[in-house]
Amino acid sequence: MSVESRTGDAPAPSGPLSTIDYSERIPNNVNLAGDRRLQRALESWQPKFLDWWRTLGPTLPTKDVYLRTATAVGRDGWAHFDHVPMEDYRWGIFLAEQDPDRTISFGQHKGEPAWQEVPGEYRAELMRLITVQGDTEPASVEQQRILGNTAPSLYDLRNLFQVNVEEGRHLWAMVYLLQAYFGREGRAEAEQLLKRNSGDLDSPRILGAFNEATTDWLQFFMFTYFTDRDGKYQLGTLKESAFDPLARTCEFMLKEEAHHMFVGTTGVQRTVERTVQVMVEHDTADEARVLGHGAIPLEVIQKYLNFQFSVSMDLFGSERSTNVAAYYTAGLKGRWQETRRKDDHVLLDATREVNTVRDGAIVSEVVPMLTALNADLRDEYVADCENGVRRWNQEMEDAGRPERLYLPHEGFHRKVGAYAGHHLSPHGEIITAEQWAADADRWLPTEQDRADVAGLMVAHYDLGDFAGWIAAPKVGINDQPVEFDYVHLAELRSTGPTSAEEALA
Ligand code: BYC
Repeated sequence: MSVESRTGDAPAPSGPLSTIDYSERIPNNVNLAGDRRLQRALESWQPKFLDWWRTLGPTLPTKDVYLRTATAVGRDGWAHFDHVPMEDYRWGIFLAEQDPDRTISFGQHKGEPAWQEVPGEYRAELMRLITVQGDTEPASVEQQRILGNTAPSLYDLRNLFQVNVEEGRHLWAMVYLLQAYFGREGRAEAEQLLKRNSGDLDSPRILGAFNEATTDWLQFFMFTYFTDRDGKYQLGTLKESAFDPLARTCEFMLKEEAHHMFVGTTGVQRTVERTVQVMVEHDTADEARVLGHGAIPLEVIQKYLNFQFSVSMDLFGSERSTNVAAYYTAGLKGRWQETRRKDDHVLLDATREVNTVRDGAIVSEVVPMLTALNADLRDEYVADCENGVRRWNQEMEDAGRPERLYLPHEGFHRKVGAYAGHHLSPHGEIITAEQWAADADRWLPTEQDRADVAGLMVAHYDLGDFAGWIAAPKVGINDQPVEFDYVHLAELRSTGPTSAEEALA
């Protein structure tokens, strides 16, 4: 088993995946050759994707990268590792194996056979869900495009690029669904997925968090911890979908997603580990001194955590949503681990409490469960997020330090849902706009914090070399040593305009 699959963040592979045909221009296990029309449509989208990758993908010029690529997949290993030039990565279409007896497990169609085609009455909603999911994938690549210039090591650089190529493949997964099942409109949406761009004023990405810049590696690690984890939970609900091709593609995407969260969990942990080492070594908790010794102060780590957690909470939509009730009842989007839930899977009579803000106080209201399914999913997510924080705090615990990181209150810094328009401290007190303005700099990264962190982000491209702000990992990728040559940079690097070393010179 590879190191990457030991993270426990994704469900264990649930069965074999049929062999992927790599002799085709577009690798696939969906017999693309048997559908000439679809094959032509995807082949005409492929150069546009590659053009987008070259224009808005990673900026650091590389010769090749030690990447994993999906192969014929079984329970004991589904990946092949090798040095590959990134633009030659075999992006393709991989669906988990079809279960011909699969039935719908929730909503008004419960017990009926899963759909192999899109029912006319749900076409618009399904296309919307697939488009929103698809939009996030290239967005994250755009957000992370300049990070290669300041990688703390070749090991980390490789992980960044692995995440990037897989997000590219997840875009392929959604584009396949759009083109195969939604005709002309689907093809038009597939084009739009390459035209909207992260942070673009005129044509931004659909969801808020995907328009925020990923300014540095600490933010990248927080993103892969908190925002990719939203991806895990959203894909987990789409994996339950009655629309079988969507369910099958999400099941496979989840297997790849585990590595992204591994990058986040261990990236933050290694950052905290180094900070704590510096604090112990110099017997100080003073922010300026920790920074002066080349580590990122815990206060700054907490602020980055506060930011990324809160924008990721927004990705779940409102606590009360008629959209989600309609998705569930129609069978389009289920709950996390739907089939393990011990209820009627229809939920017409079920209720639950959700928080809202009324007359300056947080109050709890009982609402129909169906309209509260975004909150249900978010609760699962928050519980999962707590695990990482516990793991990071172990570093302080082991070193005998009293400091602790924590998740901020669910209402802190929210733009979507019941808390939008209110100001809350990280501890959940409702405060005035004036108090917020006075204190926000203590809770969210300031320009100075970002500049301080950016000052530490100097590229380390020598074998086995690591930046001073982050501890080396205990083990390498796929049982390779930590000091393995994970990335071969392009020869042109030293004259390239985007080299971090040059930028700092
Ligand atoms: N920003 O009824 P509401 C991933 C819109 S991440 C902007 O409360 P609903 C990944 C909403 O669209 C996972 N707008 O929400 C991670 C709706 O607009 P319309 C991505 C927002 O519909 C890292 C209106 O507000 N996948 O894979 O129940 C790297 C009212 O919304 C936001 C999915 O999200 C926002 N944050 O739920 C790479 C799954 N939130 O329709 C990849 C697919 C809400 O009235 N999407 N709005 O015009 C969905 O399931 C749902 O659309 C949402 C929203 C959960 C996003």
